[in-house]
Amino acid sequence: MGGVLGKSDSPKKAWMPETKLEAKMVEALQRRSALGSAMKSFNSIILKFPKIDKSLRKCKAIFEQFDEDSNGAIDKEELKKCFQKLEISFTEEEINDLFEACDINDVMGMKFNEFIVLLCLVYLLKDDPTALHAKSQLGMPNLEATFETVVDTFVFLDKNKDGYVSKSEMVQAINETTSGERSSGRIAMKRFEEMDWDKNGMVNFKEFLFAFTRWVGIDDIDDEEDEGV
Ligand SMILES: [Ca+2]
Ligand SMILES: [Ca+2]
Ligand SMILES: [Ca+2]
Repeated sequence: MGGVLGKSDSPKKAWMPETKLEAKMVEALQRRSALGSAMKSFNSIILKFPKIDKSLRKCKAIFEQFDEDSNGAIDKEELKKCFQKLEISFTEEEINDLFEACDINDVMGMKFNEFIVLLCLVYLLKDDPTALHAKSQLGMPNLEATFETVVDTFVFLDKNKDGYVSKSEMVQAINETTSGERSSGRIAMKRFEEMDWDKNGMVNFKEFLFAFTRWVGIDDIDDEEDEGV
């Protein structure tokens, strides 16, 4: 592996979080990384996809409960009530930041897959050992176990524990199982491209989450019922 100071090596710059929220994510991930990952291989994670998919789909009930006007999206006001009910004590600013970060499509409000990403971010951010109420984060043990698997997957991929997944880390993770088969590099590249939305060569936790939900099969499942157009 590289590290030699060749001409082509640009000075190694640390990845700087672009927002306060991202800085918090990186912090939380690094804290988590210190504990190591229970994952053995990327394949073992893929085998868990159906189970993760099933578990995440149960969030649909929560989503519908908080989508008070049943328009298929959760707006900021609905989200605030949701946080109150779940006793998630985030500041107004934090809720706004989370909302902006996860509300990525052009439609007003958060769709189901965005809501899942948001809950997982909440799970990660609440997992602060110094927090007063570190114990039950969301009061949904099954869901939290699933989020734990998701976070653990990221920790598994982030070999150098800097809170981001690089291309070479993805290659490394896939190579661990396929013992260097020819196709493995391509697979790793494809997975990486699916994650790196803004194509800046690095995958942050949010990008990872959106890709991950698609991998397990959560996509536009709320297109199933198109009533009241
Ligand atoms: Ca709504
Ligand atoms: Ca990394
Ligand atoms: Ca990126």
